[in-house]
Amino acid sequence: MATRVLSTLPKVLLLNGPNLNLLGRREPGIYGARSLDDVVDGLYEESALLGLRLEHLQSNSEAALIDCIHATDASVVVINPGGLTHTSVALRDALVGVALPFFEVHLSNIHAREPFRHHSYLSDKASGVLVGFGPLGYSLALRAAAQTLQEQN
Ligand code: CA2
Repeated sequence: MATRVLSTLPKVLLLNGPNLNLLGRREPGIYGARSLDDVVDGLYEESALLGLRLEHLQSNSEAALIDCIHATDASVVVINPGGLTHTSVALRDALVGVALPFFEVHLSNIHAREPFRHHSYLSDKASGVLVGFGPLGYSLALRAAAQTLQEQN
């Protein structure tokens, strides 16, 4: 019975792009000391409290991220595209192509970093963009996703 209740909850797809598997292991001054597993474990708990079902993929492959977007039955996407933010027309096209609302998250404040990080191929299509909050940005995006779903119903 619990499975049945869970499976009727709206799904949020959380995507993390290239190199985010290194979180907590390198560059803690920029990206913080927590591992990606630790951050995502917390997000699963927060999702349950918000009445959401979370599905997560981290991939270093642009193709795998795009295939996952094409295949998803989620209602909202939360994505930290990593370095693909600044390069990938294909990732933008995939998100626009499935016509799902999405929230873009960056752990660091990309606008306070190198000029090549200031432009995102996704931001103008996003429902919201969270930069510089560290892992809190994912939590805020989940709350925004929950609100988006409430407004839809
Ligand atoms: O601030 C963010 O979340 C970024 O999306 C992270 C990307 C970077 O290319 C974007 O400009 C901003 C980099 C992800 C790599 O993450 C690492 C984590 C720890 C150690 C090394 C890389």
